[in-house]
Amino acid sequence: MLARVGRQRLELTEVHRFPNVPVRLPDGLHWDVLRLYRDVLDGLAAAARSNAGLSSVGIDSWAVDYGLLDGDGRLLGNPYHYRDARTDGVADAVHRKVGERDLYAVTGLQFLPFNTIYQLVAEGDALSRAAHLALLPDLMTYWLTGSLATEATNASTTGLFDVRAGDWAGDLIAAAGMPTSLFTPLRRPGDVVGALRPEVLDDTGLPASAVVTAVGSHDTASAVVGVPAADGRFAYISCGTWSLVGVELEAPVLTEASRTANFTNEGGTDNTIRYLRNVMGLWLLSESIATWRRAGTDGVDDLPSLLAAAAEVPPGGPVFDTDDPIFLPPGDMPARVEDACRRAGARVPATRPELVRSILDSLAAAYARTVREAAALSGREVDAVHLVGGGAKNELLCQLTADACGLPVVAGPVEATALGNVLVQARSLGVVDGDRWALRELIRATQPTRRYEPGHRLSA
Ligand code: LFR
Repeated sequence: MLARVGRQRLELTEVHRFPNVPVRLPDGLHWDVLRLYRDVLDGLAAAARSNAGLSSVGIDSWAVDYGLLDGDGRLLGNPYHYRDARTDGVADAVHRKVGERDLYAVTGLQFLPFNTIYQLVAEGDALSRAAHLALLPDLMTYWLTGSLATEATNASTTGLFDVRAGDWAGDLIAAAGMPTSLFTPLRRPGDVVGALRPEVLDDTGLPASAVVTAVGSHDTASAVVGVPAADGRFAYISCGTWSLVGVELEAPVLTEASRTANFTNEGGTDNTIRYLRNVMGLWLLSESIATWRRAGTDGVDDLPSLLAAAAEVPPGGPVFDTDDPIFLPPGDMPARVEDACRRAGARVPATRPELVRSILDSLAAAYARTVREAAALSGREVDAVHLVGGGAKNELLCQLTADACGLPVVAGPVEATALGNVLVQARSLGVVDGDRWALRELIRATQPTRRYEPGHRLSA
């Protein structure tokens, strides 16, 4: 995404979009990380062609995943996908060494079986060959600049980060049996990382004056910067593959009620806390469509037609628990949804549109539950729900969410993550100034949103 930013200007242009297709190898599910880096270079080259004066690059991606590097900075293997099964059962073994209460007291992190801590334990011997851990955006930053460090918002998702100190949790790292030297120094959103390597300038045509600037490298951290709220009385749903549902706080909530509700305290930009829970998200839908396409059988399998048909399905259909871990791995999603409906004692969806509607109804119910819990556990009052990310294009989902929450939903921007990313760079460069509210004001002034009131049924 190429951005042009000024005090009253914020324009985003998509210059390169590429698929991110995981690869199944005999040892498990991996990311094709060199392919991703190649596409980053191609994207930077496209940006250079459309703006000769490009001044800064900021990188964000999903959280928790990493590459391991040796002492010379060589990548030791292809990074694993967090949906790989190698972490099955690992958490129990870790919790026997460090109890869940103790973990939460330090990290404030929700339990997810793929948190970096469990993935690192699942590495077994491979870990002893590693000198450094590079979270994926930090790996890309390292390859672009030669500078290796860990960006703090993403570090906060590892399960090895002290949320109150804002630093690596040394005691916890030692208790988990890992060398502290694995974890590189932290950098914060807004820190200037440095210039691009000569090979990168060569490959991309970017000017030597361009720098890489650290941003909220956890995509959700950038997305929350990109929420166009005017004050703190909002909840957000950052809605893509996952739906991250919660509120923005100034301090973590580490109570026992918060732990048992599995709420997370992830680090935001400007020392905020992203108090949220992972809801399974549009993965349920995309993986259902992928399953139908793999099967190759007749039937509608394009998203616009499915959503139009799902909008015609009468309300009150089957609802299931979207947070069930059976939905985590790739595979036959429609079969799992049917099964989940059965187990919930609900009718099994009979058609594809009914199944799509059941997914959206169930997601909307999960959003409403999570917004209510986030507000109750944090004491934060919520007047409106901001739904940002790709899901903001899904009118049916937005309306169902407003209905389920009983609150207005402000949908958009779709590219909240990219906007949050570039605004933090722009502020670091002195192009814009002010706190996160000033950045959000610029988003409100320049980016369209759509408001959904509860109880207004969509017209067909
Ligand atoms: C969203 C996200 C979530 C994280 C999940 C896995 O893209 O970053 O915040 O829990 O992906 O990394």
